[in-house]
Amino acid sequence: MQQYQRDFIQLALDHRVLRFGDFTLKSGRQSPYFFNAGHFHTGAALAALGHAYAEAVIASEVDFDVIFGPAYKGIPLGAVTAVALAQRGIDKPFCFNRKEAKDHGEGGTIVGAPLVGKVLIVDDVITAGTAVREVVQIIAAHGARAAGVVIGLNRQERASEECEFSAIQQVERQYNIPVISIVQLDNVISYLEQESQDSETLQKIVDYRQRYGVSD
Ligand code: OMP
Repeated sequence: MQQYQRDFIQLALDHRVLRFGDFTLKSGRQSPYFFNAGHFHTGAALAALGHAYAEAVIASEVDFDVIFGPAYKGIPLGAVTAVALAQRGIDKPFCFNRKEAKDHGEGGTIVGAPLVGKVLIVDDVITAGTAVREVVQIIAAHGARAAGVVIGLNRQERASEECEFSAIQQVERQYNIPVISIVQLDNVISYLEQESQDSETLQKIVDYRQRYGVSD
């Protein structure tokens, strides 16, 4: 695990972005942990978050022209990633979409840089992949193409009971793009094994990984 990944997990724990307990997911699964990126809500946390996204983008070597933050949660994530990349000498255009098209003023649904060329999507979590598929369609409708997706956490779980792949693996195959994550559940498990005294929580997460997880 890289240092930026350890720092990201600690940051997520400090800000209660990563929490342990009993959570019902969109899929209906009962999960012993939840990742809520909305809890990165201080200036310092957002700055650190941007650095973690930027490190993941750089480590992946993904080639892209523009950063796209899908409404709503992707908007601040895309913005802080763009800032952190610029601080590392990689100054890229940034844009985001509105959920509702504006019929006055400048009009349209895209705000910021033109949505053209190879587009890097910045988002929080992919579970079923519904949201990211919509975003890929928005990009295609503008004549651009998705170059990759970067997210905070890969939960590494099967898309459904019958499916051996995760929604992330399905998105990667369907669109032939990488889905880059700052950390995946296996990193969280290793981190807790080293840093946490709470063996009961760790065991619940390991059991959940075993029950719903994909193999890689
Ligand atoms: P998809 O659009 O199905 O890929 O789901 C992404 C959504 O999962 C997020 O926008 C959240 O509402 C939700 N989610 C989290 O944010 N964090 C988690 O740890 C788990 C979920 C989830 O419900 O699966």
